[in-house]
Amino acid sequence: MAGRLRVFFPLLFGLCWCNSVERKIYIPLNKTAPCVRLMNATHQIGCQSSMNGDTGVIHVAEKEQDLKWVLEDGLTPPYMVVLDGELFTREVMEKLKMTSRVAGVAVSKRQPSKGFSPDSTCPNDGFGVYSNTYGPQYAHCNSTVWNPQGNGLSFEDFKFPIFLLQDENETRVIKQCYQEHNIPLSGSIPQYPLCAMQLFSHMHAVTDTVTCMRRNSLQTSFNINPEEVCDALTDWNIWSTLKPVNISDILHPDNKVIFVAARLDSRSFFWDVAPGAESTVSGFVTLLAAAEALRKVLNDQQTLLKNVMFVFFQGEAFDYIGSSRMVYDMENGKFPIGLENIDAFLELNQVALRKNSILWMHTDPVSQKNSSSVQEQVKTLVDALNNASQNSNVTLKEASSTQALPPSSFQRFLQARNIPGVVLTDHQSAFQNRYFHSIYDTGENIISNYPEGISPEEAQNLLNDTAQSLADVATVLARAVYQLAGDANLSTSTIQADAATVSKLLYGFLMKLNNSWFQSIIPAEKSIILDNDPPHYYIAVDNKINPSRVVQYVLANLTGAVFNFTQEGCQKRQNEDKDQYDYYWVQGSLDENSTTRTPFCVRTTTRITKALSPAFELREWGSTKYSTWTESRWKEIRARIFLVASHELEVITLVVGIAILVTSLLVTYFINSKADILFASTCEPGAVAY
Ligand SMILES: *[C@@H]1O[C@H](CO)[C@@H](O)[C@H](O)[C@H]1NC(C)=O
Ligand SMILES: *[C@@H]1O[C@H](CO)[C@@H](O)[C@H](O)[C@H]1NC(C)=O
Ligand SMILES: *[C@@H]1O[C@H](CO)[C@@H](O)[C@H](O)[C@H]1NC(C)=O
Ligand SMILES: *[C@@H]1O[C@H](CO)[C@@H](O)[C@H](O)[C@H]1NC(C)=O
Ligand SMILES: *[C@@H]1O[C@H](CO)[C@@H](O)[C@H](O)[C@H]1NC(C)=O
Ligand SMILES: *[C@@H]1O[C@H](CO)[C@@H](O)[C@H](O)[C@H]1NC(C)=O
Ligand SMILES: *[C@@H]1O[C@H](CO)[C@@H](O)[C@H](O)[C@H]1NC(C)=O
Ligand SMILES: *[C@@H]1O[C@H](CO)[C@@H](O)[C@H](O)[C@H]1NC(C)=O
Ligand SMILES: *[C@@H]1O[C@H](CO)[C@@H](O)[C@H](O)[C@H]1NC(C)=O
Ligand SMILES: *[C@@H]1O[C@H](CO)[C@@H](O)[C@H](O)[C@H]1NC(C)=O
Ligand SMILES: *[C@@H]1O[C@H](CO)[C@@H](O)[C@H](O)[C@H]1NC(C)=O
Ligand SMILES: CC(=O)N[C@H]1CO[C@H](CO)[C@@H](O)[C@@H]1O
Repeated sequence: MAGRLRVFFPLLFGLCWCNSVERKIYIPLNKTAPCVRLMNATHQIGCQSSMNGDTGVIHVAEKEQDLKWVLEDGLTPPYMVVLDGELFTREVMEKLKMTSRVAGVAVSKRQPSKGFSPDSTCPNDGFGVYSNTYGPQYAHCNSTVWNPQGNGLSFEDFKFPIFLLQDENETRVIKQCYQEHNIPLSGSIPQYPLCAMQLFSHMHAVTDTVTCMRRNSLQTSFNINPEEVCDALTDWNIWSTLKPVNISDILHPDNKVIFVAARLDSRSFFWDVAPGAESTVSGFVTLLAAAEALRKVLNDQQTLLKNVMFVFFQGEAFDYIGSSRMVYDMENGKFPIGLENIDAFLELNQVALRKNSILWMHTDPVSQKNSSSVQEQVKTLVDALNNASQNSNVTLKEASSTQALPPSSFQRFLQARNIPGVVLTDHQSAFQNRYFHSIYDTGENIISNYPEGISPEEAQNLLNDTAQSLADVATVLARAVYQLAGDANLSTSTIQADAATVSKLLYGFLMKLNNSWFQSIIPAEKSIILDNDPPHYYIAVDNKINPSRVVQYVLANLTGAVFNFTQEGCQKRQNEDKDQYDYYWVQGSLDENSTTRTPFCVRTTTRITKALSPAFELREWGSTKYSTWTESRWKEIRARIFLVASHELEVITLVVGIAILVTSLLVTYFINSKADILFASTCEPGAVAY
């Protein structure tokens, strides 16, 4: 859907340009993001407009009192409410939902200083490990409320369209139109023409995933040109191992693997706006840095007793799509590594907002209580981490042993098997992140603004407090993993994550994917992923240009090896070694003073595997065990403002129009019926003059 939409917009505007009448009347809004409809097994959430878009007179609400006009006083309903970011709260939205005087809402961006999270207070509730049969006292966040800011707006169903205004200049244009035409002058009522807004976001799917998937399959079986109405949320998990594993085989149970994980996706109330700086980027960037640190000291792969797997899960924001799929594949022998191979599980969650440099270790109280061997193994993990943090700037602390695990991919593995594991976060109980899964979880949430006028090359290499502090965490993690993997040959102090790498990673994944480093490590045909705008981490619908795919190439760069092969040689080795390695022909950096690049061949153990919920594999669309989130399809999403004439004028126009139509019909009828008389001479063949 995403790809199609991006192509669609320029086309639409092209049409508008050609049509001078339309151009005079309508001003299209070019930088908006809609709220779209998503469905799970039982509900629909999100927003939609009516088929032909919803129109209303604009009313700007900057203070709570401004809403009175919309809800009660205004004489020209329905209204399109241009809502200040601070007012985008559950309380206000509930009021707007109750009335029929609201045609839609356009939210103007303004970061609420007290925090804002449209996710629930208990993210992914019901899909983690805690349930009535496993630690019921911890289920539904009974013991700890992880996201106290959460107002749950993302899970509401709205009958009207809601758009985000992403560009301040456009918001200014709207407000100007409003001020010029809609502001009641000193108590008098506003005069027509009034400034109005029209939002189009009609959704094809309704009710829930069960309904829309049934419609999809009816369409595909009876129609040559099937018109599907919804798509399952899906993308790819990314993983890589220090020692290569044979992906055409299943690893023998005696081979132990230490999993080191992070998540790849985020979300917000609005479609494809998911900066996820703290909720996602902080974790996966740190994991990338730890992978690099380990690879640097482990060129000789034979010394490790246990293998190490780095894994990045996709779709975790929507009830753990990626991790539940990997567990499912492991259980069904469709993944080269099995659950019984997992020796330990270390997960990085949100880690950028450490207070007093404390990093919290979370463990599961239930499995430890149930099994003394798990308890011992968890203690080994905690000890190794503690050991690794000595003489570092990271203070490790254990979260309360009677506290449940925070929402994490590890929970899905624990659900399947008693695996010892630790989840690392910057929060002891409630999140430090005040903008969890919101549009405000941007780079500014975790790093100070880059100085004005700095060049991209400089910005990439700017060492920051954040970069240094994430590198510290990566160092501790890498050292602990090294110790756990059972190699005593090397003093762990030689393992050191590189703050300069972290700085470049932060710049790339928060600000601009299209930077010189990322350009140089990606295959030429994939370089369209590299966008100039800050990237977003919404899982989307199998989107080929999802920025999270860049992680695959960065991981390959940081843990792979360069080979002096030609392109054909690279391809040939790929065919020979495909069980153990993948080979990428990447485009290389720009040659000095030139626009050409010198491509090269990279050998890597990096792989991608499908992150589609097992519910769709099993066709169990009503599943309560697996994620069932689908996204509705739509035909067009756009927004525009224009001046509307008064209702009377519209009626007059309509009446006159109808009168003209009727008259012309009558005239046509008359001419038709008398045609033989009126055109008699011309019809006679003999009358043709020579
Ligand atoms: C505790 O362990 C036993 C076997 O060791 C298992 O059958 C039981 O389901 C476990 N209980 C929980 C809550 O995991
Ligand atoms: C919630 O936790 C408290 C103590 O932490 C416990 O007494 C109570 O039974 C729990 N509620 C449920 C529904 O498990
Ligand atoms: C579907 O989402 C709704 C809204 O968040 C929630 O109340 C419901 O429990 C979910 N259903 C399932 C089966 O998870
Ligand atoms: C807004 O307009 C000003 C002046 O026209 C311009 O300098 C600025 O770059 C614009 N901002 C955006 C975000 O387009
Ligand atoms: C959107 O783009 C069109 C065409 O480039 C332009 O005419 C219009 O003014 C823009 N809209 C706004 C609100 O700036
Ligand atoms: C990988 O496993 C397959 C199936 O067991 C085997 O045929 C192949 O030789 C193995 N490849 C390597 C490189 O060991
Ligand atoms: C912690 O480090 C010390 C030396 O620094 C070492 O003797 C000890 O065995 C380590 N502990 C664990 C659990 O590895
Ligand atoms: C800890 O931080 C201080 C100040 O930022 C720095 O001087 C010191 O080298 C750091 N220590 C380690 C082990 O990184
Ligand atoms: C990683 O990228 C750097 C910078 O472009 C390059 O020098 C290096 O050779 C690359 N390494 C691998 C393994 O791709
Ligand atoms: C790469 O291989 C070519 C031909 O085999 C050789 O001429 C060249 O010197 C090699 N480059 C490096 C950096 O080894
Ligand atoms: C690139 O351009 C600079 C300045 O024009 C020049 O000094 C330098 O020698 C050039 N390098 C190459 C490899 O041509
Ligand atoms: C991008 C960024 O946050 N830059 C900051 C890095 O740290 C230096 C000094 O600590 C600041 O001056 C920069 O603004």
